[in-house]
Formats: sequence, C-alpha cells, structure tokens
Amino acid sequence: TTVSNDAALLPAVRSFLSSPKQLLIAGDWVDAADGKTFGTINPSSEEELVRVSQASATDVDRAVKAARTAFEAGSPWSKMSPRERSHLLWRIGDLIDERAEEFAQLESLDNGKSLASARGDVGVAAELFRYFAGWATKMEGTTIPMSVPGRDFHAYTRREPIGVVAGIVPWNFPLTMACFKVIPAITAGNTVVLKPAEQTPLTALRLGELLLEAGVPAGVVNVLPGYGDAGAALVDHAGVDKVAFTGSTEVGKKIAAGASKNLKKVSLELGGKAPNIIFDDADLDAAIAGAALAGYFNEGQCCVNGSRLYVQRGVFDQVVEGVAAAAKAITVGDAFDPATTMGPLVSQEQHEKVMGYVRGAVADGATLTAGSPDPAKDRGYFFSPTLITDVTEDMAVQTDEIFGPVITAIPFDTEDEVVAAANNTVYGLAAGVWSKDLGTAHRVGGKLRAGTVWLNTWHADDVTLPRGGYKQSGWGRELGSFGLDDYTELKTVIAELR
Ligand code: TXE
Repeated sequence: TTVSNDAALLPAVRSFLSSPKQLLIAGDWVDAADGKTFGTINPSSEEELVRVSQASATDVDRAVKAARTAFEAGSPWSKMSPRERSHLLWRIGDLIDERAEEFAQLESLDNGKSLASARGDVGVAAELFRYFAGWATKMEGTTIPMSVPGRDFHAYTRREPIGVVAGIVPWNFPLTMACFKVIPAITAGNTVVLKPAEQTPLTALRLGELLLEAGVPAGVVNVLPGYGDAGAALVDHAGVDKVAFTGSTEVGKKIAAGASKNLKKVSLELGGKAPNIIFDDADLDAAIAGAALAGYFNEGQCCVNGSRLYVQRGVFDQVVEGVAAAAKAITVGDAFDPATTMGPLVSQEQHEKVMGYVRGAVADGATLTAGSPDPAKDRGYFFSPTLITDVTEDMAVQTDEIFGPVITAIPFDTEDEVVAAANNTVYGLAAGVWSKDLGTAHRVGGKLRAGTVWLNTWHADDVTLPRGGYKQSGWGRELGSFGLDDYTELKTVIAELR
C-alpha cells in the first residue's frame, strides 16, 4: 500500500486515490496534452499518494479557451441569474459539509496537517461558499447626481465581472486557498482557471468534482495541477483578464512583471514576518499561549504566523520560559494520529529550508531555547517547534520568512523602540499586541504597518473579514465585502434624458 494508515481511510478517499487524477478542462477530466504526470507525496510517510496529470502551456491554453467560452455572452453561466448563482454557491457549501471528513482526510494526507486542523479548514471552505452566496444578489451600484446647466442626466454604476480569472495558490491551506480565489470570482460572475500547488493538488481536484456535481456549468471552473511553468503560462496568456495569487513574495514579483505585459489585473497575497509584541502589563498566560499559537499553528506554515516575538524586558524570561514549555508540550507526529498536535512540514524542500535557517542561527551565535536543528524523526518531514533567543535584527532567521514552526524572541524597553523594530521589515501582513491597557493596545496597533492587527489574540478570524498585505506582502484585499471589489470592473453609465 502507498498509504501508511490505509485502515483509517474512508472508502470514498480510498476510491479517489485508487486512480490517477486528471485535469479538469471544460467540464471533462482529461490527461495532460503531453501525457506527463507527477506524484503527490504524503509528508507523514514520504510515500506517493497518487499520480496526477501535470499541466503544461498547451493545457493552459485549452483551459483558458474553455473559461473564455463559458464566460461569453449567451453562455449558460452568463445567463444564470444572481439568485441562481447564490443558490448554487449555498448548495456547494452544503455538499462540502456532507463530504467534510473526506475532504479533511485528503487534505491531511496531502499537506501533512493534523486531521483536526484539516477539519477546521474544511469548515471554513463550506462557510466561505455560504458567505459569498449572500453577496451574489448584492452586487449593487449607485446612482450619482450630475450638474450640467440646462441638461438632465441619469448616471449610475454597475459592477460587472472581469472575465477569466487565473487563481494560483500555495500548499499551506490547499482547499481554503483554492476557495479564496474561486468563490469570489464566481460570485461576481467570472470564470476561473485554478492552479493548485504541485505539493497539494488533491482537494482542489475533489472540489472540481463537487462543483460539477452541484451544477456549475462546464468550463466555469477549470483545475490544472502543475508546477510553476503552468502558473507562468497562465500569467502570460492573453486570454486571462486577472491573476489572483497567493504564495511567495519572490514569485509574486514575477507575476506582477509578467502580468504587466498586457496589464492584467493582479491581486497578490504574499509572504509575512509578523511581529508579536508583549508588553509587561499583558495577561501573560493568554499572551504566552497566544504567542505559541501565533508561531506554531499549521506547523508555522502560515503567512500571518507570528514569527518575531518582542517581549518587554521585565517579563522576557517568564514569557520565553512559557513559550518554550508550550513548544515542548506539542506532540509532533503522523497527521492521522489523534494524539498529533503538529504534523510534518509539507515537503522535503520546505524541511531543508527551515532546518537551514535554524542551523544558520545557531552558527551565528543564537540560542535554541526549544527545538532542535535536526529532524524530529527518521521518516516524514517532521520538525520540532523551535524558539530562538539571543537573536539580533540582522540575522537571516529574524529578517526572512521561514515558513516553519520557528519563533525568535527579542527583549525591548520602550514603545517607540519596539514599534520601530516591528516595522523594520519589507513585509506587512500581520502584527499583534498584548497589553491590558486599552490605550497602549490600540495606539500601538495603529502604528503597526500591517494588513491585520490582532490585539490580545492571534489567528482569530472570520470569512467576513478582509485581509491582505501592506508593503511587499501584497496587493489588494481578500474576503469580506472588500474582497469582491478585486473581482469586478466598475462601469459608469451616463444617460441623457431628452
Ligand atoms: O512558493 P511559490 P513555494 C513562501 C514561504 C515558502 C516559500 C516558498 O516562505 O517557504 O514561499 O514556497 C506557483 N509563475 N510562501 O515555493 O513558489 C506554484 O506552482 C506562476 C508563502 O511553494 O510562491 C504554486 O502554485 N506561478 C505563502 C504557487 O505559485 C508560479 C504560501 C506558490 O508557490 C511560479 C506559500 C511562476 N513563476 C509559500 N512559480 C503565503 N503567502 O501564504 C511558482 N508558481
């Protein structure tokens, strides 16, 4: 068997994994034009789960044409009323709930996150469909007065879909990231070509099956598993009107450059290096638990992960001790083991990257207060939650996004000093402040240059809330009402009343 814990798998999951996975183009499951496939790996066991068709530029062209045809005036999709779209979205949310355990098992197998964590992600995906189902009927415009002496006008705005949207997503939340792109896009009436990450294609493919089952017309959502070359081909394709990307800042820059050739619309959700600031008047129990959650949730593979911990000097030792204890209390193990509270990292590449940063910090003179630079187990991409002290601001472990369960802790004395240090980064995705003083919390939160600021909490979230990055953490905002703006064109209509 290729699955380490075969017995625990639902029959539906076993059946899904029993045949090679194909591309979804124009409502059909098809092989890649050149017949290429790749294996997707279970990070807990390092075993191949299933072969998956690998899209190339030829497949991208086929999928974009299918999405274009599905978008065109007169197509079943273009004729679907907002209310029908709303009902369809709600139905998909319910279908996901019905198949929740199946999605959770696939996500956990493919990504390595614990089953409990995967179940949480699947719940978010279902809720995202229902949240946006409400918006489909509320894409309103405004009427705007005009003042032209002696003449009468009626002017109003309409929100219209942009066209074909390319969604390119990463591996850390494979299903929810796919949903972040697909759902607002189709809510607004666009069509989509989705490229899941090469590490984690399975739940996006299963979602593709479910969308067809729910009645989404052929070609409205196409799913193309593949590597960066398929993503780049989407960015280059003249038939794509907008690119929505979540991933590394490095690739985000390539996408912005590529899309500028024909000025496609672009939204980007990129890397982060979030500062988490604990003042000495904080509720320390909550702050310590929050700091561990901030750094270690999702194996630390989270763009809003609170990786830079700043603690006021008077409570520094106490907080470091608390976070180190929390790190040591985490059970690292196979994603399917119910005792597991931290699964493996997603891939060997990611494992080597994280290990390299920790070894580098030790070589530079930093202290490992919790964790180890070496793998936690012989097999699987496991990594112990790590806390590093005696860090300086110029160390790579402090400046770079690591994307693993690694927190650095640095003491500070004054508010001005910590705000300057916190903002001294090219990133600006998230930040947090812990203080019982409302003035301190809100004042410091206001000074932090980040798209999300948590006060006395971390990772608290809802599908209703917009998110996105300042600085090199991205362009645009996702979710909430603002999240739809990036998937629509605004048309101003001016009629003269003669
Ligand atoms: O990301 P990539 P990787 C960060 C994190 C991580 C690092 C590398 O620090 O360690 O990025 O991860 C597709 N044109 N984040 O290499 O390469 C790729 O196939 C178009 C933060 O996995 O950015 C995948 O579908 N597309 C992040 C997607 O881009 C291209 C989440 C993301 O992969 C492409 C993930 C190209 N030239 C990693 N090259 C976050 N913000 O949450 C690759 N891709």
